[in-house]
Amino acid sequence: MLKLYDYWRSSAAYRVRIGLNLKGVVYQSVPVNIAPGKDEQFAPAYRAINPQMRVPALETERGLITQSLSILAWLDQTYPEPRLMPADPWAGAQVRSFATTIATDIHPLNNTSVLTRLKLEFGASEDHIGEWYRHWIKLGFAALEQQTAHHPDTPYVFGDAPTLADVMLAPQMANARRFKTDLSPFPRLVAWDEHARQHPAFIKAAPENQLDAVRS
Ligand SMILES: N[C@@H](CCC(=O)N[C@@H](CS)C(=O)NCC(=O)O)C(=O)O
Repeated sequence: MLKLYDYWRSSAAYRVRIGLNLKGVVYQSVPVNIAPGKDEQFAPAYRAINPQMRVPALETERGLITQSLSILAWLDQTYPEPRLMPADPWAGAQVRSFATTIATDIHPLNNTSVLTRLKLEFGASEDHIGEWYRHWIKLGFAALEQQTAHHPDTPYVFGDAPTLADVMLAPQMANARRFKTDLSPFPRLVAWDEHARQHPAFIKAAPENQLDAVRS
């Protein structure tokens, strides 16, 4: 069985949980508590598994895959239905562009290790960290809202079924709400996220529905 190194509050792991659930793939969740003070990602046992010391990581029959986008691409190729990526190259590029804005231009700047460094090395207060966090979300979401302004009125970002774009959007929206970001400038992103979160695969993957959330 696939083994997912996971953490309930990790939005990158949340993406992979959604992908696995959409594909109907059964997996075992192995929680790695990355909360500041717990820091299980830095323990030798986990470092030996994933030298990058981050979650998610997926243990497969052929070995480990790190990086949520790589895991999701592997899932889409290994379990082709339902597709996360449109077959059409141009449509695929649009979906990948949306997803990459979140994965590479928003999320890494707000990672736990980045926030901890801002606090410990540069003396940033909780207020400053909150401002920093919201800043990168607002910048990225503003671009995505504008880029999708011409989209038809569909339930998901790119049509009638979830794609990689929705898989990336819902976890980033969860982070945005957690840090009390004003989402009023992004009505379409909010509507797509609200719709996606009604889908059983998204419900099952939600942070509050993970076993380690209950234990925290
Ligand atoms: N680019 C990676 C990001 C992974 C990542 O940064 N995960 C966070 C949790 S969302 C983490 O493990 N943080 C631990 C840390 O910063 O020390 C991916 O998409 O998988």
